[in-house]
Amino acid sequence: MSLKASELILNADGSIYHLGLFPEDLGDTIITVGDPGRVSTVSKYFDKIEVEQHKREFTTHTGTYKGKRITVMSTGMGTDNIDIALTELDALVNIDLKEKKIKKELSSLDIIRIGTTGSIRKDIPINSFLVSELAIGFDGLLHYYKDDSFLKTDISEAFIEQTDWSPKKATPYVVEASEKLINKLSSSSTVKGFTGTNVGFYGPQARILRNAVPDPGMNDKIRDFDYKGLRITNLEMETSGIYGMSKLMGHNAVSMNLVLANRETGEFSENAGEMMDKLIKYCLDRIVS
Ligand code: R1P
Repeated sequence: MSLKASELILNADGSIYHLGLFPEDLGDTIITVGDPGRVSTVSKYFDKIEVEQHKREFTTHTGTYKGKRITVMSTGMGTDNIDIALTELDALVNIDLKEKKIKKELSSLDIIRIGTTGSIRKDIPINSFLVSELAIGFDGLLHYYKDDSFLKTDISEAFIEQTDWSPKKATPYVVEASEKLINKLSSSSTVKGFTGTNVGFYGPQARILRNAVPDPGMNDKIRDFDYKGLRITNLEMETSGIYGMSKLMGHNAVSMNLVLANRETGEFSENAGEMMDKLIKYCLDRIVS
């Protein structure tokens, strides 16, 4: 049975709706970044750029790095964008867009997020390179999908209990990164992390400018959570969605985070651009190693 035009939406030229891409535009390895401006910071290292596309917050460059075909795509901020980005990336490789049918032979992409984050631990200083081995989603995205077989419910249940998590918020979910990609991207230059993915930047991460939050001690509770020695290390806005959607559709994902802020010490990196450039170069070299 073919997918309806209202469900698998294509543009007039046949490209996928939000990303504006065709299947042949993608490499097997996809780097995602939040900031559209970070795409060229990655692709400036490519031997050559073969594809450049831009639609809404999704800017995409595909090219080769040391001979390997890599795509770098911005997702914008938040897991609502990740739902679109990951579903459409999957459709590009696993759905025949002309026939509008799911392919019999499915393919797996390697998806590596290169993002920025805030540490909630004194011992993970600004400018660290943090590999998220696990993610806890406070965003609720994965609860909109039926398959929950890969969610680590023992950890999320302990989290809800220990933090007295308000039922007004989405139920947290926990997902693992791809072991293959953790091994590929980790080294003595990186620290291991358990990333909390928030639904926003200010209130949802207990940042108070003018608006009070109901539980100003929430980050302390998140920091103090301990499940058999597992501790949450940092907060950002995409990783749980990327891990969850990847597990759901059989892709491999890992999130590489530059620690820009330390919420415990109140510091913010003074050389963020230079450090991001270093993390990008580090990731590209590990990908082709
Ligand atoms: C907030 O400033 C944004 O920065 C972080 C957060 O996850 C959020 O998207 O990641 P990026 O730098 O990849 O956008």
